[in-house]
Amino acid sequence: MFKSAYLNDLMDRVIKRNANEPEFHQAVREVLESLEPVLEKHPEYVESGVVERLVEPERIIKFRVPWVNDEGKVVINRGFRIQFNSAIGPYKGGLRFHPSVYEGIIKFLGFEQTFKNSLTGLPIGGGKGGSDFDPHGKSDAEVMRFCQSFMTELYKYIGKDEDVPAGDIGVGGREIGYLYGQYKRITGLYEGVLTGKGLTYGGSLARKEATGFGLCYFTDAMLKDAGQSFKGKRVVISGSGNVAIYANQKATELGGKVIAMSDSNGFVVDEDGIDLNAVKLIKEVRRGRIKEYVETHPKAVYTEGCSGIWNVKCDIALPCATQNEINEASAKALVANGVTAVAEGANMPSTPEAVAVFKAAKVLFAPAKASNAGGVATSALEMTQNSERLSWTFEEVDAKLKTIMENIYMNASKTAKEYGLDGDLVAGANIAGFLKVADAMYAQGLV
Ligand code: NDP
Ligand code: 2IT
Repeated sequence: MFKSAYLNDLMDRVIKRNANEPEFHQAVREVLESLEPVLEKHPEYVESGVVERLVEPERIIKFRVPWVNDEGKVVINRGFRIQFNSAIGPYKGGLRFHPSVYEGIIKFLGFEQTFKNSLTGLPIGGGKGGSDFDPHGKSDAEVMRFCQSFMTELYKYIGKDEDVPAGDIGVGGREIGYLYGQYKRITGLYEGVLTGKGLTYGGSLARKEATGFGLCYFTDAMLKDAGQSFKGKRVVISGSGNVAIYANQKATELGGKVIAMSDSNGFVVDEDGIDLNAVKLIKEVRRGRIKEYVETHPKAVYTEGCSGIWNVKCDIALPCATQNEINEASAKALVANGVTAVAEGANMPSTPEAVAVFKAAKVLFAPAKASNAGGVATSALEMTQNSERLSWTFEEVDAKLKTIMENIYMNASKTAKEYGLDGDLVAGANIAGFLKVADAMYAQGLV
């Protein structure tokens, strides 16, 4: 329940209009809660329909993706691209290939992306896409045929100044390569229409590392502000994909000891510190399972089931797998074990109940929109390099990423203070992200 009748009514309409899409309702409710004090100060955003327009995507594209598997059987998947908001730049956001993908997941991700992209300070609007295709266990040839079919439809709606997709769960360098090849073949254009590209064909150095590194730069800034640091801290990271791997690398460089990682089957604990090269070999090279880690590290322990990772005693938790992976019980277990900071690498990994537990226990809490914005920020830097037809060094991109993450922390923290909500980075990030988009929408009139 909101104090404002307007927000109660708007939330009811969002639920009716987007029936059976609980993740989208969850994401919208959290933002509207943060905006309540802002709208009291700025009635013009209500009167001009800015808030109502923000919760309605500009465009939803939904399409059939037919392809043939290695047995010669026809398979039909469903593809999506939701172009959520273009007030401050071309639509920008990843593609997710995972069997759980449906319209509600892409909508929640596109909605959050709009605020996240605003926080980066760079000119990018919000969008997201994907498919219920599952790349696990598929051959390279199958993944290629799927990607080619997906792009044969998607190319009509994207372009370097229009909509620029990238990776997300299940979409990494291999998939981006196949998608880019097909876009170029159909359109004849060699342009920065995708980010996360390979380094030989327009990709940016440090993009692969950017989300995980950025998460740790943000966390480090938050810890420093509280007189703490990564040094000597026990760190637990869920997932073992792109974000988790490079979060591990940077957390370790900053002096932390990562003792646990997971995948959707289970988690591994290594009290000596997770050997990241072994994880990279299993996940990036062999596309294997995290349980294979114990084959080469007999002192490590593997446990089936992924939520058990939150019972592992740690100082810093970095959820980097998927939405709603930390529920109330997991949050209570973390707090009981003395966690001092939780920073979200995944999108919306903590349920609202979990966030309330962290807040009540005064745990430093970094919300995804702010703390995982380093990936998309570096994608925007890739777009800049593509436009000027130059490539920057790793150090140059990494230094820019670090500055961007520190600025996002300062902006979220300062905005929270301005609204009398000192330390509430959820509210700070939502409000700061909103204000730039709302201002641009207001200035551009009713479109
Ligand atoms: P990857 O596909 O590289 O890795 C995902 C990891 O999370 C894998 O270990 C996977 O395990 C695990 N996982 C995925 N779905 C589930 C699930 N339903 N339950 C349990 N574990 C699961 O994806 P990314 O690392 O790119 O993305 C991870 C998160 O970070 C997502 O929330 C994404 O939206 C977010 N993110 C990604 C960015 C990027 O630049 N890539 C930028 C900002 C946010 P398994 O292999 O078993 O499926
Ligand atoms: O959630 C995200 O910010 C991403 N998956 C990255 C998007 C991008 O365009 O780099």
